[in-house]
Amino acid sequence: MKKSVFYKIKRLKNEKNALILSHFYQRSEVQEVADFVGDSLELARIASEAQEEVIVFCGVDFMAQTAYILSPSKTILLPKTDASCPLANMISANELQSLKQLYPDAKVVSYVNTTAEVKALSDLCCTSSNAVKVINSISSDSRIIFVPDKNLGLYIKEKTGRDLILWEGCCHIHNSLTMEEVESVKNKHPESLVLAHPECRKDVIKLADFVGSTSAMVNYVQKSVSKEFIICTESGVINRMKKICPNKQFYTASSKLICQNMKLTSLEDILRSLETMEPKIIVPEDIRSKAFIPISRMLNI
Ligand code: CIZ
Repeated sequence: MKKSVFYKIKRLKNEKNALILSHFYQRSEVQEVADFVGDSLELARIASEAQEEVIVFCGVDFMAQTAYILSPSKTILLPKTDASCPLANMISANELQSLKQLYPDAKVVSYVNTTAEVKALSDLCCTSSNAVKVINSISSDSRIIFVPDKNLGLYIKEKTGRDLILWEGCCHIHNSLTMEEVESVKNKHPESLVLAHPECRKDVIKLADFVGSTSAMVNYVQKSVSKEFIICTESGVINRMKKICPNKQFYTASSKLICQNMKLTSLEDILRSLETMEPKIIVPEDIRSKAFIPISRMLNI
């Protein structure tokens, strides 16, 4: 790690009364310099409860937007504005509007990996940690549109028995993982437990000993008596697992499980962001106030 940049960030962060948040999928040195490392929901909650006025959000754009939607009076910095989420961009507000017209009575649940404009058209949001709970909170006679991740939608459908109207979106990283790849790692490490993210394909999920969000996986490895794990999600989360469980072994299910967008942010970008107080994430107030409703409904479930 570049020590001088690391210490400059720490000094400037204190001078500017800033809090640095990092998603589990960020580079290891970014996780190291952050005050908190977590999933998007945990980080958005921390951002909204923080005393600090400046939040440096090391993640992708929808995460920083969610933090702004919850805390518009704070300065939310996203060090790399081109760090976007291809999954979140798989459905536009116009496309969701057309889908809603086809099913005018359906409730719309949007995954947190969506743009603020899509959230503004939704009744409820969910993350991979609380998706099943959110769907179960909706009365059983309501139809439900779930966007944009089809794999997560199929997983929730199976867990809840609800007939969801799904969108053809996916996270290309999780969707690229095949059953054969997981089986090949399992053959090399037969004692390992397989942990899969619900954005993975159905056949991969079938192989898993545990299915959950990144934070659920981190909790699982911490509590498990097992010593070896095959991780079927973006490999950045393994940094966190190794840090909290240094005596356990973690294997990525595939070398393809690296999200280039999540790896865009460097220590230099964080430093520049603190020096210039740019780039700021701002959501126009007419969208923000509407997007706030499904997010706060989710937080209250
Ligand atoms: O919500 C998040 O942080 C994402 C994108 C994945 C997860 O499982 O935590």
